[in-house]
Amino acid sequence: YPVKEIPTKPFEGQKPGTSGLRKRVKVFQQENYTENFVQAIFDSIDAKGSTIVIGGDGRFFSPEAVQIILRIGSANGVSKFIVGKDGILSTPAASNVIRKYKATGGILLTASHNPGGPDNDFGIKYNVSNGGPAPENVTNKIYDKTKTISSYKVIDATPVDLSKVTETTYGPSKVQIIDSVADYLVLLKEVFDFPLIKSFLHKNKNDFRVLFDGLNGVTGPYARAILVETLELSEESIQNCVPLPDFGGGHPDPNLTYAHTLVEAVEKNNIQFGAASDGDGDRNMIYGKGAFVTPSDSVAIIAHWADVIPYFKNGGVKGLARSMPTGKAIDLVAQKKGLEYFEVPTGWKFFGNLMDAGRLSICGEESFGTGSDHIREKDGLWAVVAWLNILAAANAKSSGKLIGINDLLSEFYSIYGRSFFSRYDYEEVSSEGANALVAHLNDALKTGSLKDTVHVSASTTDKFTVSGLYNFEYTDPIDQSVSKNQGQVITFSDGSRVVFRLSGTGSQGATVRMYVERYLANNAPVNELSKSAAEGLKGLIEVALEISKLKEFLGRDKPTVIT
Ligand code: VG1
Ligand code: CO
Repeated sequence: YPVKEIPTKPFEGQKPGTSGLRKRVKVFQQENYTENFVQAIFDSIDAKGSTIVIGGDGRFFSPEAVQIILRIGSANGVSKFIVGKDGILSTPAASNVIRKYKATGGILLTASHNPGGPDNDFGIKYNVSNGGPAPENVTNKIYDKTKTISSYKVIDATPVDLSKVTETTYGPSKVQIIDSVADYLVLLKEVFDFPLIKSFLHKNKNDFRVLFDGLNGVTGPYARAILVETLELSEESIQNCVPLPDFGGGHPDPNLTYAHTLVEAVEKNNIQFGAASDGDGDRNMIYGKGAFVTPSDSVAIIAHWADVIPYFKNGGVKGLARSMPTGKAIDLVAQKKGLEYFEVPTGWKFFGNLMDAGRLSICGEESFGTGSDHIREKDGLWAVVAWLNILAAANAKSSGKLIGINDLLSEFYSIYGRSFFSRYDYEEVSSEGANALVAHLNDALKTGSLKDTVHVSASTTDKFTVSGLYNFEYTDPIDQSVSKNQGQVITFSDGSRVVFRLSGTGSQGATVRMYVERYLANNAPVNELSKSAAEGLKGLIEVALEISKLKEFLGRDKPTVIT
């Protein structure tokens, strides 16, 4: 098999963001654009003799991208490819496959929750041998290679038929096409108490119904295998569970705005337990009739109840963690249980080192990401089954009335108090505006001009005194690597805080995120503790907008999305 060397020129901006390289499909379709990035990946790893997993959410342009990876990977000496059938492996399933088969790494074709189709987004992400997203030293290396690339290598063999589970070859490389779901199902069965969940759901068939919405992303077949085939729930327990290359024209992001098909069905049919996942299957939302769990609370509640999950009961809980902007409820659980806990920058890649070192078991992000050290990615269906396992266990302990989502929330608040949390996203704003906002806050940081200033909300008359302002910086406790400028934090004397950050996953323009959090202790009046996040945070949000002059800088009166 002759290796051909194809001349090329560097493209600008092939810098992997929070989670890989994400751009419009049209950008990836430019001649040599995808090839350059793929060659840069193989230049940055030990490609000779390697085993590479290929998967993704099956979005538009995935089949073409798989063949490009085979052509270039094979020419760069990959000895074996493990590919999900039809190129499909959810992000958590891919992480598992990399670990289970001891692969060198994996290439995931996904732009997560970003819309797909010819006019929308595509993405390529490299994961390392622990199954997690490549750390910054690797992504920086890839980026450096893209800046100087002058040629890439290919082998022209017959394209591989991805539609059958089989073993074949591409040029000199072995290719194994695997079932996309099987290994993942085996894993979850090891983690959770499926018999307990099954008996609970069947005993309460009529008053505890389940609905999972795949939003036409990759999780459909996984949800079917878990809910319909394993737990033997009816077909009605899943919807939008056929993966489509354009996600049916939707925005496959599990939040109250974009997962409206789930929200509507749950409300209309009085579903006690609803859930949704994103395009690539790593995010989750838990939402029942009249009950919404914020992701920051979700991970904390899972940590609080960890003992009822066999994986943690047997292996123990080593430590807890959250990303910096995520609400601090999980810190309180760690304190109460006497566990070590960590605050890392945004992005799952920062949890991996802690897990590999045996210091972290359960972690999450405010962006609907929850997971554990069973793999090295966040895991949407894991979180869904974790909640079912916890509810089944809580009900097994209770003698009387059926315990639902809201009961677990109020019990949790009565023990730990409540951290109200919300995120405002200003999508695709001008880079000048976003930079001016950052500069304004940096200036206040340098001069200390905001320190001790008092701000009163006009509508709620709540008073907030600024106690500090800093730029979040992280030193990895395991390898001592330093990540700077990970978000600007304003703290207040009552423990509230506001965080400003620029998104690292957008495919166009700049996106500003504002995160607000306010804590109420468990002795606060029950009617205060049970308020909606919007009510609980009203005053703080007004003050945050005023201090930052955000509307002025961004020229936006309202955020694009509130979660
Ligand atoms: C966003 C989220 C972050 C998450 C990342 C990848 O990043 O805020 O918490 O880890 O997406 O998730 P950013 O840089 O845009 O804020 V996924 O499901 O898109 O892989
Ligand atoms: Co995702």
